[in-house]
Amino acid sequence: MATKPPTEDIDESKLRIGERERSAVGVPAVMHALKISIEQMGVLRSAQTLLRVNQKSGFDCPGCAWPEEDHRHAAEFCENGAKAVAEEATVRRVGPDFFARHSIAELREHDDYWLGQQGRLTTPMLLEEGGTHYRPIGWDAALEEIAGALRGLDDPDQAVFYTSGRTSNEAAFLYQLLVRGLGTNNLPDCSNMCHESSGSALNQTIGIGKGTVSITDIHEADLLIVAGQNPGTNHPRMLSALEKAKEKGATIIAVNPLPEAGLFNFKNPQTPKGVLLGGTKLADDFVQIRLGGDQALFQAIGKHLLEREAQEGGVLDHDFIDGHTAGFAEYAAHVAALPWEPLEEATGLTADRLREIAEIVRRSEATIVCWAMGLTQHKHSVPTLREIVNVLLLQGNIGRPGAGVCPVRGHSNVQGDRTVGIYEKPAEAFLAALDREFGFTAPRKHGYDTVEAIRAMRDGRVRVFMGMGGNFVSATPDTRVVEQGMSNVGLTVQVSTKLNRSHVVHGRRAIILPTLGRTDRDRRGGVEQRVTVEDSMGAVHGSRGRLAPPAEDLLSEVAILTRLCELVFADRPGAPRADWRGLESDYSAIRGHISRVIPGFEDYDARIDKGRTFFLPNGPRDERRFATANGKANFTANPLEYPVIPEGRLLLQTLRSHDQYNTTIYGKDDRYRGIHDGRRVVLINPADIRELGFAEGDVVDLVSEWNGPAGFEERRAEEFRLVPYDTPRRNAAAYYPETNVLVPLDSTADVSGTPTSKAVVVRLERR
Ligand SMILES: Nc1nc2c(c(=O)[nH]1)N[C@H]1C(S)=C(S)[C@@H](COP(=O)(O)OP(=O)(O)OC[C@H]3O[C@@H](n4cnc5c(=O)[nH]c(N)nc54)[C@H](O)[C@@H]3O)O[C@H]1N2
Ligand SMILES: Nc1nc2c(c(=O)[nH]1)N[C@H]1C(S)=C(S)[C@@H](COP(=O)(O)OP(=O)(O)OC[C@H]3O[C@@H](n4cnc5c(=O)[nH]c(N)nc54)[C@H](O)[C@@H]3O)O[C@H]1N2
Ligand SMILES: [Mo]
Repeated sequence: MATKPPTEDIDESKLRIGERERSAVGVPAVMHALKISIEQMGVLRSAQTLLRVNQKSGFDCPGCAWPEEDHRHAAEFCENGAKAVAEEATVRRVGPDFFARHSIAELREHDDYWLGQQGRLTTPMLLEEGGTHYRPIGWDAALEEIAGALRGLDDPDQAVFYTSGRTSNEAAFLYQLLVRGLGTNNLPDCSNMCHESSGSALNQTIGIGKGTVSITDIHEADLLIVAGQNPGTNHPRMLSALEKAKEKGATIIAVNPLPEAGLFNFKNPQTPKGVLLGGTKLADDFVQIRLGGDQALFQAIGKHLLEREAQEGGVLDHDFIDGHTAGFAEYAAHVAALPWEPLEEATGLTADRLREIAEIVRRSEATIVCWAMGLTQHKHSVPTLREIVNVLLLQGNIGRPGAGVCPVRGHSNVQGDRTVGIYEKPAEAFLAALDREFGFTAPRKHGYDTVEAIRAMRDGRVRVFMGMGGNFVSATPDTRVVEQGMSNVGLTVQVSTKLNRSHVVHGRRAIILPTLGRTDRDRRGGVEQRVTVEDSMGAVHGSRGRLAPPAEDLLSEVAILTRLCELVFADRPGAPRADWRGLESDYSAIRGHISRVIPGFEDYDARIDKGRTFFLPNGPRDERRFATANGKANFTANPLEYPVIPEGRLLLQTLRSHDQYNTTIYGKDDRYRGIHDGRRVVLINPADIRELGFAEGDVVDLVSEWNGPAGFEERRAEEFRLVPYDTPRRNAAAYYPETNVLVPLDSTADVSGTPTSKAVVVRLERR
């Protein structure tokens, strides 16, 4: 039977530290997922739901953006996918009675775990200025208030519209149309904090801001480098693909400061080998790199390949380099001139070791590099990723089978949201097509990204904030500044499935609009609608929920947006024109609009019919066509950068535990890392504990030190326990979002503007 939500916050005094695990998934993963599913949904609903994840007639898993395999198992099992589903399909409810019982002040005192565990939102709620409690408000009144606030702005740039990556293509397309119809491009999204660095680096070098491989390429690669990623926790289905690649003879190199369990061994619960025997060994080589050392690693690989080419030839793909690339000579001269010492210093590896790794790359017939947040959330992330492209270009490893770049996306539709227009810096071609389709003129001035939006809120320049999903307050850097910024806003609106901190840290007035998730049945205009999403490899497919929604009158994101468009644009001169009601009752009509605006979506509706999937065009992958300014794939010469850690300080990376989905905390354990019943821990090298004068288990404050534009600044996160861990010297790790208070707003990646969540300078202070 489903259980009641927790009544208490996480009690950190119960923390237990056990052994770190050496392999991922296996039977314990199945048991853990079933336990959470049954707690949230009960037995029957668990069975109904879990059988439908990622099936052809079912819903797209809201867990991550890793693609489906062609041949789906009856129920392809993924522990964290199951947890993501249970979290949404829970039978617990947060309705008007809940908000009557709990004041905002009381809710604010609770942690993110407690808030998220209360259940699904059922009713639109309004908080009046100075009010102590949210009160129910009808759908029409809520939407009219929002539309009134938007129409009342003196300048559309006074509004900010955030998107998280679960929003469907259909809803995201309508959302950007609402925003551009109002006259602004203020469309910050979670991608700004996530793979923005990947987009920045890839657009410049290969002319597309996405990966260039398919799932078949992963199976067929000769060498897979998995850098800055913890797939055992965050993309568990990737482990089956890695297993398949291994069975076909691939070599895997894992590059990470931490020996993450999922990189080493995979016990596939679908095979006898995984259940009964030892599982499959994954990484052949573990490269324990220093935080931020990856640019140096890839420069060292490039340097070695060029040296070997000079010595004996046969290393480089000259036809590819001559025919498809530019900038080779400058790049080659640049890495040739780099001394080995700084490369050793940055990576923490000897020149011999770096050459040994480069030799594996030299011997590979087809190489894929996969990465996630460990590579995108550093100051020098963009040059780091350009360096990966350099290495791949040397051997012609783009645009042929088993080779390419593979940025592994996070949220299940974050890539699709960008494709359909959620972007603060839209391309002219997209805007021109939008203008034609809807008979208006979209604004050309670029809008705010996430960090710029926070600055504008802090400085009192934002009058309306709307969040299409996500949890802006907990996900963004510099929590105190964000909280203050939120309180400056006149009206904050959150379209959400679950309660979170962004509901209790709010503007002068605040509205919560509950909405449907992926698992919910969506009946509009008398028919069951489906939506579409794009996975991390550019494949688009339909998703249809089957469960009874948490409330009868719940509106989908699409319906909320069509109604807002109608209210905001009615009789507004120069606004986009469309049959808003028609779109609400037939989502295929939205797909019709998309198909006329965005290349690659021709015949959209027919191509997703009957559970089919189609691939969006991908120039580099499909035909080695590079839509860069010069029509070539570009080598780049990037000055070496790496973090310098001041004396007596640590470099802190903020990461995910096994029991969380970003700011949603499913449970209190990080099983693979041996952390149980608590989250306020710092993983730290035991020698650093001693050198800094502490003992294992000591409780400390983390104080971040930042020399910013305004001079030296400190930020504090209180009461973290020191846990000795196998991490490089002076490289520590702690969980997000508890540590977001420490990340300075102005500490962002060059070019992409992504907060440097994997590199925060901290000192430890005794409590
Ligand atoms: N269950 C679950 N699934 C998720 C999520 C979740 O929270 N829970 N989140 C989703 C989202 S939005 C995203 S973006 C992805 C995130 O997926 P990941 O990027 O795997 O998530 P993180 O926990 O941030 O892990 C970062 C990894 O990079 C390593 N790392 C950190 N710094 C460096 C570095 O400088 N160099 C190298 N080589 N490695 C480094 C860390 O040790 C860690 O293993 O997962 C998605 N899937
Ligand atoms: N320090 C630090 N900060 C980070 C990161 C880090 O590694 N370290 N990672 C960054 C990354 S990669 C990302 S992607 C961001 C994530 O930032 P967000 O995407 O903003 O955060 P989430 O925690 O995924 O959002 C969870 C909320 O989304 C709502 N929700 C869930 N499903 C749906 C749905 O279908 N529709 C709607 N409307 N709402 C829904 C629920 O109410 C839930 O509370 O955080 C970033 N912040
Ligand atoms: Mo992400």
